[in-house]
Amino acid sequence: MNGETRATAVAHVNVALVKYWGKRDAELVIPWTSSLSMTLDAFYTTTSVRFVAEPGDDEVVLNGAPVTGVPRQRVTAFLDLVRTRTGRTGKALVDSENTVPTGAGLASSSSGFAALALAASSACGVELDATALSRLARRGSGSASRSVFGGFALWHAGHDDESSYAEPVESPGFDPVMVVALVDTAHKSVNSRDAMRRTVETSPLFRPWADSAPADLKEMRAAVERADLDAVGEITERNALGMHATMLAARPAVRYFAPATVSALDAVLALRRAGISAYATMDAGPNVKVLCRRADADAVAEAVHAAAGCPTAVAGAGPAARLLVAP
Ligand code: 2P0
Repeated sequence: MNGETRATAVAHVNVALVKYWGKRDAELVIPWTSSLSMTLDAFYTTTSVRFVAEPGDDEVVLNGAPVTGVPRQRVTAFLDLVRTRTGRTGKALVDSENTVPTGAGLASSSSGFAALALAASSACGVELDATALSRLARRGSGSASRSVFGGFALWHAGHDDESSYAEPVESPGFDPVMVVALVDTAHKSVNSRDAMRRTVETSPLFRPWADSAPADLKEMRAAVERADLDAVGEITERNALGMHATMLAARPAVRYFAPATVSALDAVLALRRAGISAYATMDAGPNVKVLCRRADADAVAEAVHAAAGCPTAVAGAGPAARLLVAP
């Protein structure tokens, strides 16, 4: 297929409750451990991909500005993979909008590569099933494998390209929210890809954490399926803090905690002591996401805002990736 074709897709950000941290195979993005996430309704990426007949360098625009350097290389490498697999030729024009608070440092690679995988494969005339789409999105960014699905998703680590993909975890009636404390909107000090590699290569705590992940995952899956917020929250918090412990023990240390991060974590403890089910998680940055009941969202947001002095946003479980404009 060599004429002009285009497609537009939307995919939502996900936040892991049991984290992915560390790759066994960097080329194929095969992780050390399986992970389980919640897709969020409030934060998403909309991406249009247009292939044109002429050869040339791909053009990538994010939020109206050209993307350059390593981020652009990651997109073009991904498009090369799609072209190789589908036989499509010609350059691509990619236009992407992140609907997240500007510069919030939220997991935009998860939604970004899930939307790109769906838009690019569709623009090449290929209709992938959800498993194949998850496997393709994984090649762009590991966490993107989970953003193919709405609600809760389990990414099976697998051992090769075929066996490493996410699938939905059903949890009828489970309706928690995440209160996101936007602690810092600046660029992170170490990007997650480099931080992950350094942790695997140098942290003496990495293997013990990875060894504990299967038990966390098994308990988490059961807790999500029975809609047990307190069990989900307890596993979420211990798994995330354990992941950050592996980073703190890396050489040199990778530390994403800012003073306001610790204040937000203190507020979460105080909420629990006051009888409100609130549990914290953090990713590769200083922002704190607090899992709680929908009915407690305002109280949790207020407490976290008062303690950390930063803006907050509330998100519930979001939908699966979908096409907005098909070729
Ligand atoms: C996660 N994070 O499970 C973990 C927890 C951050 C902390 O996935 O290198 O952008 O593109 O596969 O998916 C962030 O890493 O990494 C991430 P790559 P990605 O959500």
